Amino acid sequence: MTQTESADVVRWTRQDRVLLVTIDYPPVNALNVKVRAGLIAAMDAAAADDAVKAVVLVGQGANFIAGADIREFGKTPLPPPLPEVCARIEASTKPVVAAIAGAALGGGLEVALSAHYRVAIEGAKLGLPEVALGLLPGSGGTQRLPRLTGAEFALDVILSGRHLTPKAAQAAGVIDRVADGSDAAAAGVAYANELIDANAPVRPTRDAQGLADKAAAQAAIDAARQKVAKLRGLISPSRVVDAVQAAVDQPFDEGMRTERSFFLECLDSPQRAGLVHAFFAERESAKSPETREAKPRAFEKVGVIGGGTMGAGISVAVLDAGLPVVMIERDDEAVARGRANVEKVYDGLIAKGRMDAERKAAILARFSASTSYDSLKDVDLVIEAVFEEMGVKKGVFAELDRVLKPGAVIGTNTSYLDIDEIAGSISRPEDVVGLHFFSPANIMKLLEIVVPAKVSKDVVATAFELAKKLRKVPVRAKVCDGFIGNRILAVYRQAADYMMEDGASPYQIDKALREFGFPMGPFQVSDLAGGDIGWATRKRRAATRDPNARYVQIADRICERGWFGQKTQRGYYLYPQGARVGQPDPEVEAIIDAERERAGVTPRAFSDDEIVRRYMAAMINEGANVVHEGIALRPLDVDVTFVHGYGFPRWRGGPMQYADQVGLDKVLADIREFAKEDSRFWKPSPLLESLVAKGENFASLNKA
Ligand code: 3H9
Repeated sequence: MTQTESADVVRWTRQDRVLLVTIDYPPVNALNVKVRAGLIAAMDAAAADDAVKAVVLVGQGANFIAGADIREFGKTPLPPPLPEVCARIEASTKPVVAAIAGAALGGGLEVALSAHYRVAIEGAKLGLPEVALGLLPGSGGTQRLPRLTGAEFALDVILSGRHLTPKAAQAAGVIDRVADGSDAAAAGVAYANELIDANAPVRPTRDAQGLADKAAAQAAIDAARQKVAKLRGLISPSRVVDAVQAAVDQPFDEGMRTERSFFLECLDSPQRAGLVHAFFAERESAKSPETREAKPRAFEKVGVIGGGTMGAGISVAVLDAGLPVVMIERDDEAVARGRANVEKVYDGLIAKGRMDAERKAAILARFSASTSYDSLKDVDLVIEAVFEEMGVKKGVFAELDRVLKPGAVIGTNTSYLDIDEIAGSISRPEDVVGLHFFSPANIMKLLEIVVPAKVSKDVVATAFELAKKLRKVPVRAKVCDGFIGNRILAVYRQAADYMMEDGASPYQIDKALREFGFPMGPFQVSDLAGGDIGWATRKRRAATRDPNARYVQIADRICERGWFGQKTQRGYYLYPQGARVGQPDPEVEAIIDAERERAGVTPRAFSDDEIVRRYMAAMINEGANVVHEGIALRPLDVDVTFVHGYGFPRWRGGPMQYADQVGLDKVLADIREFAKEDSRFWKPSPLLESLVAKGENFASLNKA
């Protein structure tokens, strides 16, 4: 007999001796206030019903519980707090079983850890990913998990935020068993009945003895502390270590209070705000007006034109997604080079022990390369990645127009060229979309999806579907010189060059920006990418450059000497014997001095703070222009572009989120101040001015 009571989002049903409690809060059963209250009510119901001998907690749909409701962060917390819910579950006098399918993450795993027994079915993902949001587990994760598994394993799981498979979780003692089948509720109820039959006791995790060996726990904590000391800028990892230290040093209830105070400290931090912004921004950027209105075209076979660095990287990305690739190159030699470029990636993985030869062979069985465009007759989607020159691209497009079947999608990986012009050169402009990958294309997450004027909606939707298949982070952009990322880059890179000519050394600028959180400064990036690339672009554009605009020639002087960066062992830095980390070069400093003199500049000192302010003001201002002109849909698209394509520190959320945190009025005041020296370069964006006038911020446009 089944007796049902229902609450809004947590309902319970008695199945004979077992109370089955179902959390039903789509899309992912996050622990919203209603869920928390519902869980307490369910535990009360279990306690009140003498017929109930055990309780099973299960999630409706694909997931157990994805964690705290991230949308509640930063708002006034409503009772009951999650630690109270967990304490209530753990204090139950009737055994509680967590039956896990899908995600049991963050607070979701903490709920499971406060149950007395845990069972998971295949496909479950268990983890404490709070550090990725600038937090630490705030509901006993740092206290209960080490008590179950020991400190070393718990620290690894919490600091990495990685997901455990059911098998790995069972081996470490996080769960008790892995059940067959796909019905977590049935597995939970069966387990509960076994426990009742065996008269199994309640088994609070707080009493588990995983920390009994204090010396081992302390050694793990000390090792973790050394590791987190190297994580520049981030607060929460060191708080994780502090909280696990408390698990060793303090009784359980006191440890819970310590964890809570660290959690609240992190919750209040701008890092948490930045990381949560990034979490939602990358989910929003994956949607576009076209994906809402049109269905993607089906694609099973992909063509890639060009086997250079980009073409090979794109081929690997597509192969890694499980799709077959046909690569086209000019001649047999180029075909062989293209194939070798692809193989090199997999050989690198084999050398690192991350792949075996058999797997490589299986992947390459899906790869073919040819000099004949006719080999593309049956592909559904083509990505062109040939030399960045309009004439060359148009030649390729003419061939594609000739051979491709009707409805095949044609992506161009141009970084700067006018895609409308490329699309307009063939008979089917509606099939052409920009797919701007970042190098190395098999690793970098960003994919700018550039939407030309005549493209049809389902082609854009197909591009977003491709991004999903390739596990890229897509951002929609419109056509302009440089799209979102490179257009903004050109401007802040110029701001860096101006500072260099005005008196800051490239080494100071790089250092100031590393301290801000970039993995590398702009001059290090230039040395890594190769100075010759930018030099070629500058030469190409020399004829059309505004003769009155300030032009810093230092980079040209360096390139004229053949110093292109790491690949030539010197650029802005020296790289003796192929070193990866450069050393400052006195000869470069002498070139800079000479250029300052030539330009009539009296060098002055810059503080690191001023360097960051100018660099960021240039980035934010051009970001605002890009949104104002509709090149990016919203400020969050600029943020996602910079976090995933340009090394912007994720914990700052992105340049536009950072601007909101600084205050748009302050950013605008800086720009107006800088404009006093160079009003041609420092022109406040109309969008920035209007937001400041209205007292609004960029976030207000993300909601629109
Ligand atoms: C925490 O738990 C703190 C505690 O220790 C302490 C508390 C005191 N909240 O990713 P998807 C939304 S911190 C609210 O596209 P998938 C998401 O925005 C939390 N919303 O699906 C999206 O909405 P929309 C620790 C959430 O199947 C929709 O759900 N937990 C949450 O590819 C679908 O998401 C985490 O960090 C949430 N917690 O992946 C886990 N999670 O449709 C974060 C998701 O409007 N979540 N949404 O765009 C994930 O890793 C993935 O979402 C998951 C599903 C693997 C669950």
